[in-house]
Amino acid sequence: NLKACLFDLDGVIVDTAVYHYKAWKRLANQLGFDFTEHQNEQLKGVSRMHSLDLILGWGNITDKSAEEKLELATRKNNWYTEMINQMTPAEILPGAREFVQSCRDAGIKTAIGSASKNTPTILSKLELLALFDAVIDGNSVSKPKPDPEVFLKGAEALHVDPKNCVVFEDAVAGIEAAINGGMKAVGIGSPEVLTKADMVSAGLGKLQLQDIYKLF
Ligand code: B16
Ligand code: MG
Repeated sequence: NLKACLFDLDGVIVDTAVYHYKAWKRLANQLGFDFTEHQNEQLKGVSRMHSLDLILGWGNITDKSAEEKLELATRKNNWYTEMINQMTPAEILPGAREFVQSCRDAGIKTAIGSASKNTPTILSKLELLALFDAVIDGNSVSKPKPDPEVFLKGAEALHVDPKNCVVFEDAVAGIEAAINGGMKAVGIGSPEVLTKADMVSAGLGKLQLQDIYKLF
């Protein structure tokens, strides 16, 4: 039965994809090419360095050394952090705070499982740190989703068996990570995209905790 809810951050609690897009686009433009918002979809849930590799591929740039790549990723991250430092709680996605609070009120543990190394900054700007019993992010995992590491570490931190956990995710790789970890998966987005999820909703604000109990 349901004992813990694990939440992805970007795309579930807050929409930082637009800031990632702006910062990556600025970098691409400096390198002499551009990419579309549609291509940006492929970067959701993907780590910083892997995102850079995908983008360089779109620009047919193949001559960057590891050291140069690190500099490019740092340049992007500096622009990105300038933007997220301006975020306020008004940017929390509709109903997200209320849904997480309803879990806590029901005695269900809550955690964040995100690929982002900027998770602590974002949670602090959104004033959400107190809402989660554990935060597992890009600073504490080595294997990217669809590897279940981020969610398994979350379950471990909460002392809950993975089979009693539900993951809320907007990325296909994140849904797969949940399933690979033996957890239930709730897709946040479109059922056409998140086909492997146990159920799909447009947003946390559209969900009732009762719907989640029914998955068990
Ligand atoms: P950072 P999530 C992911 O967060 C984003 O969706 C993805 O676009 C980003 O590249 C990744 O975090 C790494 O972010 O550069 O801040 O470490 O969806 O797993 O919460
Ligand atoms: Mg996400």
